[in-house]
Amino acid sequence: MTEPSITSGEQTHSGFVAIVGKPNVGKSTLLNAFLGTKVAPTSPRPQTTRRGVRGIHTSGDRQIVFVDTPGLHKPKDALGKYMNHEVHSALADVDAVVWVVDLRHPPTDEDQLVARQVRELPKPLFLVGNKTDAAKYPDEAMKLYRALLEGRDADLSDTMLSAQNNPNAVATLREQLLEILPESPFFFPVGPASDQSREQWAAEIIREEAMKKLRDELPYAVATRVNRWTEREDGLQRIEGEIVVEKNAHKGMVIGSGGKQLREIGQAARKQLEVFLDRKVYLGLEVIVIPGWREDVEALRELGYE
Ligand SMILES: Nc1nc2c(ncn2[C@@H]2O[C@H](COP(=O)(O)OP(=O)(O)OP(=O)(O)O)[C@@H](O)[C@H]2O)c(=O)[nH]1
Ligand SMILES: [Mg+2]
Repeated sequence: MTEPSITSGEQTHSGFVAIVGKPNVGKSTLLNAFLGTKVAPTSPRPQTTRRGVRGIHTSGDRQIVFVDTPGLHKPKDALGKYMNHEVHSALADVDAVVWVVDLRHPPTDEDQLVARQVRELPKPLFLVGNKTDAAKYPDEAMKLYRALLEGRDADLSDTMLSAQNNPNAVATLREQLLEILPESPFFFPVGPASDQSREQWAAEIIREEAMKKLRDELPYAVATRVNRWTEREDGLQRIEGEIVVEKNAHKGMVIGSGGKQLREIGQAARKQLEVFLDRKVYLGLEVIVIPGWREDVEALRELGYE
């Protein structure tokens, strides 16, 4: 037997793997760890992810397309409904499912909701107990999560890890996922870690920093977009973005007194963009109002939630 090689007309293996779970368990952190780069926004607040972000990992003749999904929750508005829809369509379309749980706590109703969605799926299922670094009773918690899958034995494996600081365990899991991919041509070119446009990616970084800094309901009432991105001859990236809020009253709250808060959001986002682009960045941010955008299907579409 010779080693398989993509240059000799060998069959390639490729498929989609959804990363699902309730909000805030570390799905996007795990996606970024799988890819070794930042593709998806992460934050200490639940419901950070809104769109199904795809991350691409190619190893030899195998390619995994990870689909990061919003945390499954009880939706309160049109945006929430859109987010849950993203989860359901990911579950329907993928070849395997990674269910992430937070081992710092026992399962909640929301975990049960997810368990019901994944238990019966006729696809390989990987239960990932995350945040072992911060969990007091990881083994006991894991047992409780496993119990939610009672009755399911086929195509089930589980592992405990820290998406944040356990790169070896993350790599082992990624190897397992590469093994179960069906024969298929690659879905994406080898190289880029994501299928998002650079504008979408930058808008998500801006939203991440806004979500981290804003308080109360505000993090959920903002959307972001990048309208212009130009490159100067000396390499400087000039990025112009908007923070969209629902009400006039929110505008001032985002900007802060003397513009301090907006400046802080902009600085933090610019720093992240510079690290990942390895270029100097000028980031211009403006705050605009689109009344009630979270309930407005047309506005949602305009903001990229479609
Ligand atoms: N201690 C610890 N914290 C983690 C770990 N993984 C993720 N986190 C933290 O958990 C919080 C949520 O992480 P995310 O990756 O945004 O979670 P998510 O499941 O994508 O959340 P949503 O998109 O809101 O559903 C962040 O503050 C992360 O830094 C981990 O392994 N250990
Ligand atoms: Mg997320």
